[in-house]
Amino acid sequence: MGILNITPDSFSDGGLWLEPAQALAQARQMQAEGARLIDVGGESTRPGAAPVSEQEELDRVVPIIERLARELDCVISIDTMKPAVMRTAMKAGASLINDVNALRADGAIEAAAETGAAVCLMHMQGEPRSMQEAPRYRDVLAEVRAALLERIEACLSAGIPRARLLVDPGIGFGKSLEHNLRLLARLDAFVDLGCPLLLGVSRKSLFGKLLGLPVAERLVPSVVTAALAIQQGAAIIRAHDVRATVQAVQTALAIREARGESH
Ligand code: 9MG
Repeated sequence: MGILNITPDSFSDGGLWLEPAQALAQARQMQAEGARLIDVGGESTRPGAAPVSEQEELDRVVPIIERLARELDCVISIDTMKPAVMRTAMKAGASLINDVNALRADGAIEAAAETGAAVCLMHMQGEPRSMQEAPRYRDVLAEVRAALLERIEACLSAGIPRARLLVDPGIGFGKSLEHNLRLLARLDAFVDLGCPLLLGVSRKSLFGKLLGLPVAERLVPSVVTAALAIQQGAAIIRAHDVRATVQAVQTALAIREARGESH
């Protein structure tokens, strides 16, 4: 899953793809490098980010989604927490809702159910503006797993079938470095939930904390972590650096698949 943020303030690619022609060229490039999904976002969810209005978000993402749907052959995902953006994005050509808020906003679960979209339910403690101030868990693995299970059950009750759901533990969303490492060490616990596991670690600040690296130098830890996630059963990796991530994913997948062989 290639990342396409149409935002002035995202932590890594903020401001790069504001012009539709630039966004389209970047999406084409990611597709050529092996992305099968493009995740279009119009509101930054980085720690401390300020919310944007519904209209502003629609103005940013809808023209891009329409062009991607016309001109590219890949699944279009809308990264949003807002029901109206979900509905409009689906009409424009998206087919996956990537909600870092796991459809907890008023009306979001109904919007997702009505559109027939696939949904990625991501775990977040708190909200983007303040989530990194003091993340607290007694047992991060058990609590994130239980929260995702609760959201899966809410979706099933609202008429969204399990076959349309993906889950994501939400690395960096209301989690300390230790919380993130514990989740990354036990991704098998999320694979057990019975929905494909999506993971986003690309260039994230946990690598800054762990290795002292600036955003521009986090490629190696990002792809290593992607490979380790695939080895534990992850199905989709959300990434900025598509070429390197695809190589890491394909290698890890080949090794994972060789596990069951007898020769
Ligand atoms: C929008 N966004 C930013 N980080 C993310 C992550 O880790 N997972 C998902 N699903 N979305 C994310």
